Amino acid sequence: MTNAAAAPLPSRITVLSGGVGGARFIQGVLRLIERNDATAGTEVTVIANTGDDIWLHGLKVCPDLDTVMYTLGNGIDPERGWGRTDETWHAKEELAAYGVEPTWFGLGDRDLATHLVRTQMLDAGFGLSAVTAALCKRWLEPVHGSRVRLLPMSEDRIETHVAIEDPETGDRKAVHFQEYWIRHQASVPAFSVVPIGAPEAKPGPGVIEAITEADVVIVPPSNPVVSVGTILAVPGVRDAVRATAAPVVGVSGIVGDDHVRGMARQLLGIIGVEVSAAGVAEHYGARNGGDGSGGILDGWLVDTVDAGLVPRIEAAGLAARAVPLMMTDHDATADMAAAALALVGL
Ligand code: FO1
Repeated sequence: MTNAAAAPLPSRITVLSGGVGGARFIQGVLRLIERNDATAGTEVTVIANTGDDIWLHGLKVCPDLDTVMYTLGNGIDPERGWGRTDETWHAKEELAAYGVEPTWFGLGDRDLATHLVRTQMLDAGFGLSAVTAALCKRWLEPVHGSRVRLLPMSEDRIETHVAIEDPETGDRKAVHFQEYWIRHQASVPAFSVVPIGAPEAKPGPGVIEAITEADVVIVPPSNPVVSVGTILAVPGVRDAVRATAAPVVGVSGIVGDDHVRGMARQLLGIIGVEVSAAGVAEHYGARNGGDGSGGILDGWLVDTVDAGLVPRIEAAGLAARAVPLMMTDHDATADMAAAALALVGL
């Protein structure tokens, strides 16, 4: 564990996050703040993907918002990486006994309370941001005070759907991302990924400001297609990231020729991006690449196994460095966060 020199941390850190990988990275950012100067007023704003959201049994389920909230609130099941600790599945079993579909979604009894509260508040007219803030009063304030804010990327309905080949019939059909990931384990042929509703959506309250007023914007090792890509698909967000005065630095979720966890390899394949730390860097692109490619990054961290890719990433117009990227514990992740900040001069 190297305690990075206690340079004062930026005051406003904004992170564009999906679920498991992003949440774990943010835990490292919070550990870095603890190590440097816990009394400092550094604030972390998480802009979370809502394209994974799904309506189930009349309830609004927000997997990435909940994964970040439970993880930072110490309520996450550490093995699964999603859902609650000490979870039970009685409601799921009862629904299955009634033959109610879908039976493939892991609907936990404790998790169900979150969806009930969220749906009741939405039905009462609250927006998803106010709902998320209310849920975070329970989960984030006791642990982090006012240091952490969790913002949905949009309050408008955006659902990521995947065009797949139906394993039974061989026909091509669109399924919700959750069905592609959970029911089919991302192991059926897939042809396109579409964030339904994104073009008509607006950024959620505080989202653009969190990017334009940040001291640094971080792209964590979340899925570049269905997590970060979906956030960037919300009209106005990509432009805000390209225009912010804050440096924008990313951390590769691809190590060697595969994702560390999740399904990034499959999804990058669908959109024709090389499954490598360099491929993803080039996909995100350099902000000031000068070739008008409309990129979003200034710097990109790769794992030590990908050190040989650094010159290629630099040639794409990015600052780049190879450091260990396995988030084995909070301090290892804090070191990654420190390296990301250092890469862009912070
Ligand atoms: N992921 C699974 O692999 N299997 C599940 O049954 C499952 C249920 C689930 C329920 C609530 C929730 O917040 C997340 C859940 N996830 C499950 C993860 C979910 O698929 C996320 O979209 C992924 O983590 C990708 O971000």
